[in-house]
Amino acid sequence: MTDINLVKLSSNLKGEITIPGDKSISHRSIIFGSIAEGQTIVENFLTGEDCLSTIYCFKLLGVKIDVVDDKIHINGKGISSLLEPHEVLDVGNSGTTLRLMSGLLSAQNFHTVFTGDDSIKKRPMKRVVTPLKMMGARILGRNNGDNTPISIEGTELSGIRYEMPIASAQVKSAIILAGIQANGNTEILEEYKTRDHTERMLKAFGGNITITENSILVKKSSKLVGQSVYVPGDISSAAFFMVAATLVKDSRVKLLKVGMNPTRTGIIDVLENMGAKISYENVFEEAFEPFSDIVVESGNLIASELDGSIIPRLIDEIPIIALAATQAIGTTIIKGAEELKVKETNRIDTVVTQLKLLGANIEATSDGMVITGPTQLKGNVVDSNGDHRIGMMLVVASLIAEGTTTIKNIDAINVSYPNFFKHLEKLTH
Ligand code: SPQ
Repeated sequence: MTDINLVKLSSNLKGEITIPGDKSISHRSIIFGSIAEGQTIVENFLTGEDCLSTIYCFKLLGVKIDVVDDKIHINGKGISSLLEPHEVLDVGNSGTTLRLMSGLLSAQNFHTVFTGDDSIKKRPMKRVVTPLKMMGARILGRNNGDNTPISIEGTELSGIRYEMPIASAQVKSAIILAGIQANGNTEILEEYKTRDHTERMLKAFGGNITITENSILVKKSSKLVGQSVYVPGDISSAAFFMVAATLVKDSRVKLLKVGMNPTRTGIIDVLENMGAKISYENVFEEAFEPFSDIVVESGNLIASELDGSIIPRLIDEIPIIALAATQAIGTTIIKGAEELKVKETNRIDTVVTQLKLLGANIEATSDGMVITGPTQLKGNVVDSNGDHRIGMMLVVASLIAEGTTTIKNIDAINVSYPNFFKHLEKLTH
């Protein structure tokens, strides 16, 4: 694990960068490409460690996946063509790979075992295992099926009607991927809408899915057809530069081709509400996901309150929103975000601990945090704790903190944004 020393930025952030492909959509492009018939070609695929884990797992299931001229070519042979893997599937740090593939493989005619890194071994699986077992799945795992290593004996499944007890796109997607192989209807009801990339992609690949305001109905989809997929830039990655440009004086950055799916744009709503200067150019709706260029200029922020349906729309951006709140006038309150406790780290604890080390006025609550600003941050030794989003949030903090900030375990950022430092360098020249 590598450490890095960073000093306060003496210049501003200027210029434009193309934001790397969306992590959630990249995973799903490999999943659907692998179970569809015919070739799927994926452009702007995110080559971060998590998405490479998904490719690795599907290769072990017998799918031919190649990189040709920066594009991913998947030779799908249909949903019944996956093969029993001879090895344990190691998902690394990727919760999305683990949860979505568990749903898919519960209905396949073979046995699979999943494992992952130390963080994955702590992440809860019961949320996925419970509805899959209601469908007839046979799953065993550590701690009564709640933790990896987890073992799935594929079997015939039946559809269920499931009211989501938590807001989770991974749970929803696991049920959908089981549901398209199950007998009868599978209906999922969500109180708060979570990211809908699985639904959009299933539809585009020809799956049997009907969506109403808060319910999703899927039926057996024995034939999906390979597609060309353009993956928009990841708004969760763009978020770090949106906040950096807002906080570093005299900045103006253009972030190209950022995904604007409304289930993901909570970060923009909150930053605009706090007073950030954001504008849009070139709005596209390519195939099935919208995207746009985003221009962000520096500006002063005021505090905000976050709760309810906006939380799933920005759940992965809360670490960087917390940093923005340390520079906003007033007290920002984040509630209803207990899901942060079961991410790559307990993100309530890691955000609060690390920002406190930099001098922030921030306290943890049972379901979020309270941050009062503005505070001049001061460099110190901090730690990503192996969490990519905490690592990048701390880099942005170092741009405005007095003196030197040392960040331990910085290589965690390779999980979702391997070019992060290259892009930062491009904007600081
Ligand atoms: O894949 P992983 O490790 O779970 O990644 C994270 C992240 O910060 O990149 C969460 F830690 O994103 C999840 C996100 O929080 C990706 C995701 C998806 O692609 O479906 C959905 C969200 O998780 P959840 O648990 O709310 O369904």
